[in-house]
Amino acid sequence: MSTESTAAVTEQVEVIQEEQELTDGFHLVIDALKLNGINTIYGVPGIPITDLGRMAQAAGMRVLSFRHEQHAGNAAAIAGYLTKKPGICLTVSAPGFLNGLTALAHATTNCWPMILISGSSEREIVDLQKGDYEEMDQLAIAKPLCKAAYRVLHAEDIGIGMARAIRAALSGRPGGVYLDLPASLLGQVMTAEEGAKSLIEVVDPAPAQVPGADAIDRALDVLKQAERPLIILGKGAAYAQADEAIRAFVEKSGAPYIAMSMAKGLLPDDHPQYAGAARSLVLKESDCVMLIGARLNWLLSHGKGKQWGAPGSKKFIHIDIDPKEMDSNQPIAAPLVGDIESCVTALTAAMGESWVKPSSGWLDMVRAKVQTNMDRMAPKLQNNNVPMDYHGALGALRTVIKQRPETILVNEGANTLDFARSIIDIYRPRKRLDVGTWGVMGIGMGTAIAAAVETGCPVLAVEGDSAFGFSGMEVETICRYNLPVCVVVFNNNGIYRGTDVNPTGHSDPAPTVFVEDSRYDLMMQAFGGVGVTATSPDDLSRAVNDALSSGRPTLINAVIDPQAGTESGRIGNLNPQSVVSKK
Ligand code: OXT
Ligand code: ADP
Ligand code: MG
Repeated sequence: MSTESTAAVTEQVEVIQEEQELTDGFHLVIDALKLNGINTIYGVPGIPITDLGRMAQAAGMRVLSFRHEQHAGNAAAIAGYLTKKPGICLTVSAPGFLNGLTALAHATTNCWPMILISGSSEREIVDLQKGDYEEMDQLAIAKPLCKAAYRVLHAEDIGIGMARAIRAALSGRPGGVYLDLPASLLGQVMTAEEGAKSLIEVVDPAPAQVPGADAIDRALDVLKQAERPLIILGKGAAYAQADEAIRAFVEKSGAPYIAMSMAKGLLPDDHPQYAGAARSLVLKESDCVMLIGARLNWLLSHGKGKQWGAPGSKKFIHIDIDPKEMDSNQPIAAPLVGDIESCVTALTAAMGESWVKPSSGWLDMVRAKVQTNMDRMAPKLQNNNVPMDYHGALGALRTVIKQRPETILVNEGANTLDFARSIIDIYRPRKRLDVGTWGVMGIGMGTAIAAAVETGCPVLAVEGDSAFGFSGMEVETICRYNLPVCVVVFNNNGIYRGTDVNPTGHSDPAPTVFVEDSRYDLMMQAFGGVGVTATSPDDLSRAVNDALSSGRPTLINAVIDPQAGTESGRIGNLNPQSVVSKK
């Protein structure tokens, strides 16, 4: 070939290459998420991921921009719990990443699938500590706080990185995953065709884990021998979305059951077998406890202590997807390792037609205690005191939820949390979202936002004034996206109570006390939402009903008697006591 014709061919090839469609790291990340059915991102923009958010929105994803990454992370965590898909939180490097990390650890602790995706600095600079903009070895920092952590260095590996993150978040015991995307990755280019081929649609990311027939038989043998069986439903059971299978098993067993806070409503709280109002009695008197998606951790006082009756007085049956959970606190007579749907379905089938329900003596004892406690509480819930106490205010909200069972209740605080848990009945699965395993204050607004976004249901967030303060700025986010969220701030001027005084006489207030008579309602008004102050249960009821009917962002400043609460709500016993008497 002549030199002339070689040049012509080379030119032609270049033209073809130029005409070939290209893609880059930005688009591959978005395509990988969409390919796996993930269409929502919670985050805060900034270098180097601002354009990633813009492009994701342009590609039809829902991109919700927050005021602080921790709340975006809490939104992603609860989105994972509600949808059984990993919730995505997108942050900038170092400080944004660290802000998101608390939520990632929270998701992991609660066994919820979430992926924290953070932009980062280049390895060449970070590893030699040359001092980059927001330089940090994020992968190393994330590793101990999540279930898995990955970094992608090449555009052609984005598909694999995302697939590994999704599978790690969802399979087995769900949890949080960190995905590190260095800035230069996002700009890397490859042909669109090769790019598309490099993506992975994850097949069966949370495979069924079917228990062995011997484990099922063992569990039924233990249950059959029990005279006073008790079932405890935890939030793992709510997460499993095996609602009908769980209900069928519980009803066939005939055993009383209690629900951990976020499992309330899995079966309706007015179910005849529900023993929540006889909690102490059933924990103490039962001779066999079956845990379904609940851990014997601090929330159940590790399955021991006087709350649980005489040592060795019970046998435990435990359903959990994680074999390491077995025997973590108490010997488990019948471990059932598998996914909850497979386990309860197999149990119900193996029980056959002739299953004998517990004796009427046990059931009657439990029902009688439930009735006594409910009768004792009922008059307190009717009070219309001004200023309100917890029972009066929550009595009003209890009625609202009863009339509007589709509403999702978000709840945090100390007294506000503990009273609401026992006073407000929940009637449907996954309708109560709260502080989770760690008792984290600050989950409120992120949780409320994701609950509204993911489900389209109205949301009622019942917040202690301290708890609300952790995420209060996100009311702007609620207004910006015009979400059907009604926030009720239980304003008692402080943490636990608003009555502490500084013993020195100095003008600094006591550490637990806030500005008296604050007007939280004005915060919502500042962003165009509705703000109301309620001083009586009747006021409160009216304002909440208006908010839920209108769907407009609303904040109700509910004035609560500052004397009404107790230190740390119902867990004051966990506070260490000083033995040194103060002068
Ligand atoms: O059977 P018995 O007799 O025992 O009675 C039980 C039931 O039978 C009965 N019951 C009923 N009776 C009648 N009718 C009905 N329907 C009924 N239902 C139940 O009621 C009782 C109680 O039942 P319950 O609730 O089921 O059982 P119990 O015994 O309470 O359960 C035990 C637990 C351990 C499972 C339960 O207590 C629980 O889930 N607790 C979780 C507690 C928790 O997580 N608390 C949050 C943390 S507190 C603290 O740490 C706070 N901080 C520090 C902080 C945190 N947390 N995070 C961060 C990031 N920074 C700092 C702070 C700053 S709280 C806090 C702020 C607090 O101030 P706020 O202003 O926000 O709030 P206020 O206190 O309102 O001012
Ligand atoms: P709670 O706080 O309500 O008691 P926990 O968070 O302590 O609940 O426990 C939830 C448990 O559920 C975890 O041990 C987790 O491994 C388990 N789990 C989560 N999803 C499933 C599932 N699909 N099948 C079986 N177990 C599950
Ligand atoms: Mg308070």
